[in-house]
Amino acid sequence: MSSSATLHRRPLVKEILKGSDDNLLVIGGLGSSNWDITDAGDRPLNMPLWGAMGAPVGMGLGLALAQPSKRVLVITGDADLMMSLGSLATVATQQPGNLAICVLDNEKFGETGNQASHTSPRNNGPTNSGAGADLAMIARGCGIADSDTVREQADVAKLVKDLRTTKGPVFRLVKVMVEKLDFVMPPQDGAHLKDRFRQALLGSA
Ligand SMILES: Cc1ncc(C[n+]2csc(CCOP(=O)(O)OP(=O)(O)O)c2C)c(N)n1
Repeated sequence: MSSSATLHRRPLVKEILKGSDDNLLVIGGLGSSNWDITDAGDRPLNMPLWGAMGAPVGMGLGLALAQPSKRVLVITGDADLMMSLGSLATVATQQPGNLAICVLDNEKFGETGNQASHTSPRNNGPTNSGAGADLAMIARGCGIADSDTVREQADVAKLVKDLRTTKGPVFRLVKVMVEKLDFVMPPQDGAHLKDRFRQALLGSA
């Protein structure tokens, strides 16, 4: 079990993505985050990454800079972000006002069997211990001033508002429970995902 989490990721992501329109571009991190996003409703303006661990924040930053009139929302896992911590510092150099990053932190490598990830506490014993890494603190230390951690249902309404509308860059670490959930997969063909995203965003050009 995750140390203290009480939030369920599926209804949470559904709430975050409620009422998504053409203004919202969503980049999904590999594995569990993508199943959550797809469960909320597959749409062309979702770009779920398959296997590209560590890529979502960089991709979200590029998209935010290229499409300043759109809101870009990255939803990913703690271990995914841990692969590319430097991307947070690059976000901070650019300060994109239209970028929000939401990290669903279950303190595990969920997709590969729930091994303790770096955000797991150090007290799990020598073979299954994390480092207690605090990704919100890391994001703030990188220069993303609006970085915070959300743990309670009571804070979800503000979380949704911040991710969808507050001037970026916004970083939210959300502590979520470890749960065994059904796979709800988006299309698996990367070329198709890219083409439908481009078409929905740019038209047939
Ligand atoms: C470079 C690379 N290393 C390892 C993997 C295998 N892998 C796939 S998902 C995953 C764990 C993802 O954990 P997290 O991002 O925290 O998401 P969770 O499923 O726990 O929500 C790993 C290690 C990969 N796809 N790419």
